[in-house]
Amino acid sequence: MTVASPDIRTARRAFPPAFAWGTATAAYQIEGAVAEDGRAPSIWDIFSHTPGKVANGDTGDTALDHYHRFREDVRLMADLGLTSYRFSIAWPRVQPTGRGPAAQQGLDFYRRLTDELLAHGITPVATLYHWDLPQELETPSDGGPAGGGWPARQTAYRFADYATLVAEALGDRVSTWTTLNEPWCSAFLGYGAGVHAPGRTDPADALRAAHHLNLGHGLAVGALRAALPSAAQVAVSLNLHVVRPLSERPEDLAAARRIDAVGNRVFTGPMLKGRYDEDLLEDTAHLVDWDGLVHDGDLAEISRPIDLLGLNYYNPTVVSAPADAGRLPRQDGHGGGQSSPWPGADDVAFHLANDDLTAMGWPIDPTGLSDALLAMHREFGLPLMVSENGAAFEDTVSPDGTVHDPERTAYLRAHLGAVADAIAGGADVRGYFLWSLLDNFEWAYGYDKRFGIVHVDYDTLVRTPKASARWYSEVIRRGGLD
Ligand code: IFM
Repeated sequence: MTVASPDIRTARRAFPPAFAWGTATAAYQIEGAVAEDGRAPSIWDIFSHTPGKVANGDTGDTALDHYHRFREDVRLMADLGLTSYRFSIAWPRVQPTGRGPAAQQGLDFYRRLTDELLAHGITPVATLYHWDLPQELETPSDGGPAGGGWPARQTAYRFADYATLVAEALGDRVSTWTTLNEPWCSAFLGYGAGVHAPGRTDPADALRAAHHLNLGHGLAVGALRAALPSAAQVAVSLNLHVVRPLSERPEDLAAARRIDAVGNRVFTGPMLKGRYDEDLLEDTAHLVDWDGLVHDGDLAEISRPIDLLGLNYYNPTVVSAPADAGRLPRQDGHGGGQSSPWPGADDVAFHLANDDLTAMGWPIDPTGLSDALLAMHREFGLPLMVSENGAAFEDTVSPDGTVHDPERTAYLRAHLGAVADAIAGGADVRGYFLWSLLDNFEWAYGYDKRFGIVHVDYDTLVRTPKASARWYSEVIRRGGLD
């Protein structure tokens, strides 16, 4: 979505009574227990154990040990008054090789987790895929061809089988489901820039991965519908880029159009409109044979209707034509890769929206969130949820053991205000899932970046709610901002 400038701003700060007040996490970032109860390695286990891929050599081996401490974590959520919790299911825990029958011990963990949530009055929202592809689907150990993963069409069919296994096991407890989390990252950071697992750097593979993630999403929607009660809600969580051109000059508008195509419409087009836009196909025609890639019937499969659209928002993306690259530091926020995550647009220049930055170096701009929600509402007409939003800051524990994180509270207040603005502007926003409940494994940044409203001491794994957690708890208690 290309957004020119903010429009609707109101003072209203009310949220609907049934609004879901949540937090979000992902399996590999918190669970640990990577070799327990039959779990097999995922691409992130292999990537994080590859020297030089993750800061400090950090891995998810232990992470927060949530696998063993989930009851304590659910109690924390209940103490904060959360009404909903979005978590992801580890594919290699419930179907270790990505094929064949389910591992019951793996499913049992999610049965225990969801039972515990429900017992505390917290509604579970399950994400099927938050980046932990079974390594067997990336490089089969039986000597089959390497170079599988999402660029291979069969992975989409494996994903649908896995969706069926999980839905059959948990469909009696979980009523809201998200298929994929941020498929842009899986495709373009994982197979284009190589800064995420599996670390491949081929722009054509990145585009193939995008199509097969789309296909996997559509097949999984079908699988979920077949296995779940009819009242179940099915969603997808997209990190849509709020693309803003640096100026109204035609070359900057063209740069914004290209990033919008390969950053957003490569997913929203097929998923929500049943097509890949012509300009995207033209921009990338030199990289991939789209006619061979997209089989007859794929677009109908991918565009199966969903009930709810999830937006993960952190910051806007300001772009210009390459000639302007010198005006501000280049910054696309996806750190460090030698290769571009933007096939067909890899000469576009990125700029900071402002210099009010989080610890990730991401500019703080809540108007991007309201703009995105309103644009999605107008364009797709679907109920929405903010399936992730939050910020990393350099938190320190005070001598008295408390963690004061006023920047995070200010960030959250401003972004919840933006959600309220979008609701006041007519967007049907059903919930907000703060990223994240706990400090956790921040992918290639390891444990250096703390996004949690609950501090984790990585030596002792002791959890301490930060001041922002108390603030969020009060917002929930009041049902909105003051
Ligand atoms: O930690 C990630 C999460 O896994 C996906 N969305 C962005 C978060 C912060 O980078």
